[in-house]
Formats: sequence, C-alpha cells, structure tokens
Amino acid sequence: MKTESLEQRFQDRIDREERIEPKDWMPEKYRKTLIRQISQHAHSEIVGMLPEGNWITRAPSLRRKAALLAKVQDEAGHGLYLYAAAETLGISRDEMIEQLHDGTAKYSNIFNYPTLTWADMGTIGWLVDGAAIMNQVPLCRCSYGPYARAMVRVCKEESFHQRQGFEILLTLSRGNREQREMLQESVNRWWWPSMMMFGPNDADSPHSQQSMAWKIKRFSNDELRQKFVDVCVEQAKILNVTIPDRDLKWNEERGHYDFGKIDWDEFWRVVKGDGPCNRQRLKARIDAHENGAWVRDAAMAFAKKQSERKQAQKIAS
Ligand code: FAQ
Repeated sequence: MKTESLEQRFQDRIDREERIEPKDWMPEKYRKTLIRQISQHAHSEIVGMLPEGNWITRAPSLRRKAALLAKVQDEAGHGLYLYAAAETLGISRDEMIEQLHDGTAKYSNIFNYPTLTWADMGTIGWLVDGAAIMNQVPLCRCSYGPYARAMVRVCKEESFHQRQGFEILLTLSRGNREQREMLQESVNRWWWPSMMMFGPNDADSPHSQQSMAWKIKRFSNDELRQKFVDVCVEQAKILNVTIPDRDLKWNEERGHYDFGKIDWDEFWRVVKGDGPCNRQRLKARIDAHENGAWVRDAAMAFAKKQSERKQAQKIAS
C-alpha cells in the first residue's frame, strides 16, 4: 500500500473524529508533533512548580500553605501523566528530561518570571492557570487518545487552581490599601506574559495549520487569546483591578474586546533562554535531577529485588 493512501486514510479517521491510539498507524510528522507538544507541556508543568514552590514556606496561613502545597503537587502529577502520554509515542522519559536540561526542548515562557510577592500566588492561579485552562479544555478533544484522556483530569485540577488563585486575589481586593496595591502591582507584571502563553500570532505560528488539520489543536493561538481577554476583563471588574492595557476596549462590531500590541521581542527573548529567570529555573531542575539520582537508583534496586524474589518463589512452588 502506498504511503499516500495510508495518510489519506489517517486523515479520514481524524475527520470522522476517531481517536488515534498508540498502536495505530500515524504519519511520522504527527508523532513528532505530538512528542514536541506533549513533552513541552510536561516540562512546563514541572518547571511551573518552581515559581510557586518559592512561596510554600511563606504562605500567610496554614490554610493557604496547605492549598498551595496541594496545587504544586498537582502540577507534578500533571507532568507525570504527560510524560507517560508522550512515552506512548516511542520516546523515553530520560530522553525528554535530557532535552529539557540541554535546552533543546522548550517550556512555557511564563515560568521564567520571578514571584516577588504573595499576590503573585493569586495572580498565577487567576491568569496563568486561567490561560492554561482556556488552552487545555479543547485539548481534551485532541485526536490523540492518551493526550486527550490525560487532559480531562488535568483540566479539572487546573480549574480548581484557577479558583484558588482568584480567591486569594478577592481577599486582597477586600483588604487594606497595601494589599490592594500589591494585587494591582502583581497583575501589572503578569498580564502581558500571560497573554504570550498562547503562542505567536496565527500568521507567525509555524505549527498551527497542520496541528489544526490533525485536530491536535481545535482553536488557533489568536482565537484562544481573544477568549481569554474577554473572560478576564469581566473578572477584573470583580477584583476591582485594572488590566494594564490602555488599548483595551469593547468592540461592538466584533463582539469582543480589542487589546494592545504584544511585545513579541520579549516573548522570543524569554523563549530562547534570556528571560529574567531562565538560567535559575534550568539550574534548579538539573540540580534536583542530579540530587535525586539515589532515589531512582534505590527504586530500581528495590524493583529488581522484588522481581528476583518473585522468581525464586515461582521456582520453589
Ligand atoms: N512558551 O507554531 P506555534 C500550565 C513555541 S501549562 C514557550 O504556535 P504550537 C500549567 C512553540 O513551542 C503551560 N514557547 O506552536 C500550570 C514553537 O516552538 P518549537 C503550557 C512557546 O505548538 C499553571 C514556536 O513557539 N501549556 O501553565 C510558547 O502549535 C500554573 C512556534 O509556536 C501547554 O504546553 C510559549 N508560551 O502552539 C503549571 C499546552 N508558545 O516547538 C504551573 C499545550 C509557542 O517549534 C502553574 N501546548 N511556543 O521549537 C500547546 O497548546 C501549544 O504547544 C502552544 C503553541 C499553544 C503552546
């Protein structure tokens, strides 16, 4: 059978909304695109623990500490489901981790910014998890089964994270002047990097067209960014906070909010490794991996011992 007809059949399955599973035939480029996206998504969850981890010991109450700790643990879990989903495509976890550590794999721009105040824990929940949900709910309908199924649970947890962040900000918005200023200052710093999370404009997004044809992506980067803006403007009113964009205004004709220009130079600088915390984030991940070598060795030794014991029991019985 010719490759062409295999590809056509594959596309027909996608068009019929059939799920593609690990043992199904798939074009090499589909497999590679998924490995790229899912592994980068996994790395984002794992690196994404670092900015919040910074505040676990300094959370203002036991309730806040417990919630933040649980949220960060959820993010570790998301990373693990996603690594497992990517492994079904024939790449090992070791290879993915190596690509993160040597800088060949990307992770979300957003995690290269510092968390300077407690309000940042609220803003990350509101804006960063908010943007993540906007992007990830459609991924529950991604054509690749293992990724789509992993996203169902991830999205449920992300939506809890978003509310947890919003509630931190709501509390600050009802607090004293310093607390309200802390809230505004934090939103000023996180707004634009959160807008960048959706990726380059559609015209400058090399992967979007093919990923949409394969139904990996269901909406374009710009469509999701617009939805995010429309939702956030209403939520900002409840928080009594100003979104730092002078061009933000309702466009009656479009039925959406217009917004200002994104600084794409900043985006690419951060993505290419020159953001405020890139070096610090990678160093923290590499150190954690190296310092955790003994845990992996112990787990392997334990698994080996158990399997030897089972084998010995089988022979004895
Ligand atoms: N940051 O052609 P496109 C979270 C790269 S999880 C860095 O548009 P695509 C949870 C892109 O990789 C957040 N790089 O690419 C949490 C490509 O480079 P490449 C992560 C970016 O794949 C919350 C190039 O630009 N979420 O937040 C970014 O079709 C709180 C061209 O771009 C996901 O990964 C960026 N923002 O669309 C955790 C969701 N945007 O690979 C802790 C799944 C683009 O050719 C605390 N991913 N690039 O070298 C996706 O939906 C897509 O991959 C996009 C990019 C939309 C991110």
